[in-house]
Amino acid sequence: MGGGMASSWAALGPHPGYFTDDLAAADPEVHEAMLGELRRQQDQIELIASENVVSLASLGALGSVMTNKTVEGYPGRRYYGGAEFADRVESLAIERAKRLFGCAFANVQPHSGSQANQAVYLALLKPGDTILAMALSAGGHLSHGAAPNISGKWLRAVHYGVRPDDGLIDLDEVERLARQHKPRLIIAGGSAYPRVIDFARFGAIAKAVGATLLVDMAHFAGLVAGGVHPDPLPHADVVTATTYKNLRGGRGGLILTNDGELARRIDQAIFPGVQGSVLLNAVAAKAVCLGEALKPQFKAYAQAVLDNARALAGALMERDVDIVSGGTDTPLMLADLRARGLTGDAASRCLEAAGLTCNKNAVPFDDQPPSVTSGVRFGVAATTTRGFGTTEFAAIGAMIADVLDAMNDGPISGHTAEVREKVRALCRDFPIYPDLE
Ligand code: DSN
Repeated sequence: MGGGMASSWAALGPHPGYFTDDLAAADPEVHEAMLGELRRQQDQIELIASENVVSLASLGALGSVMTNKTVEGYPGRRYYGGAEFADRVESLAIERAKRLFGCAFANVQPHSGSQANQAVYLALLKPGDTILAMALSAGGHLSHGAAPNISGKWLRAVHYGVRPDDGLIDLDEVERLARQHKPRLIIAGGSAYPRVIDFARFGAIAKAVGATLLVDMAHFAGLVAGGVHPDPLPHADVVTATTYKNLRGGRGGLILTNDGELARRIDQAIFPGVQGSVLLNAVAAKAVCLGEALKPQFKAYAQAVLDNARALAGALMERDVDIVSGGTDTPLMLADLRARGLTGDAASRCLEAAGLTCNKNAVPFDDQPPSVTSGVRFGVAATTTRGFGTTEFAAIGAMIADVLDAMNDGPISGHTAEVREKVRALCRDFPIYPDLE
């Protein structure tokens, strides 16, 4: 363009409101849905184990100008210019992850726990290689070789389960399967296993058969960070985690290791292997939540999560709700509803109607399909964040049992409506995001 003539686009002037209107003004339809979600979160007791309530600081990072920036590669080794602050924020996240978990290397780019696991597979395995992991039906995870997942399609997955009598991992079975199938990778960890895993024994089994050990600590990373759960890093070659469960951050994954050569391969597997450009706003939020987890208060939070999980499991068992393995060592627990003749699908719907949000979940040896299930999974991390303690969780256990007891009266009985009012009252006592209204 020359001669001082503005292009027709420039002559139009700034897009009205583009840099000044907030969401409410710019897009009332999306804003209304978001407001509805805010009110739902304020008004329901959140018991989904893979959720939490992030700090306003994390929300600020997630909704920041970092979302505008494209970078590929790693700090100091980018394929795009203008990366000074991207490098700074990713380096902060890496340094904080290493400090928090006491490890030598951290990759903070995985968009999710599944992609963290995929990167470990790409770094270590070839298509058709054998892995040994906990079955999804026993409390494992889709990305650990389940048939419909890419991990189950591209790898030969052998699965171990839990014992029928106590719901615990049978380590002798793990060892037998490892010796029989000689997997290249063994995975410990899952999404519905509530107990401490014997990482030392897993490490010994992996060593004995020449396998690499991956611990997926997505569901207890916050407890490890807070020092109230055994640390898998001394026993595992590589550890994956998510940031959005009990680590109390925005969505995303982490990969941790003390092995330099493995770290190099994992970095390459994340980029350019399974991901492209970095979600820098998510990485900034990871830096924020890892910074929060390094503060002394986080230890108190982790202890409260564990205490609350045990209080909830205890209250449920007192009311004759079967809890798989008879309790929990983690933020989650699994209720087996078979003795009550209820399905997980029906129970989770009734509980949601009462303001108690949870998810249907298969229990070990379940004969219902995954869309129905015989169980519900409860997690305490989100509601602990809003300040609930053991007294409130004992009350929540009683409310859950009241709803389950009342289910024979119909899907939304009068009793369920009574529970809904109690839930509202409790939520009012422990407000979240008062300034976001
Ligand atoms: N892995 C899923 C869960 O446990 O709910 C999502 O994080």
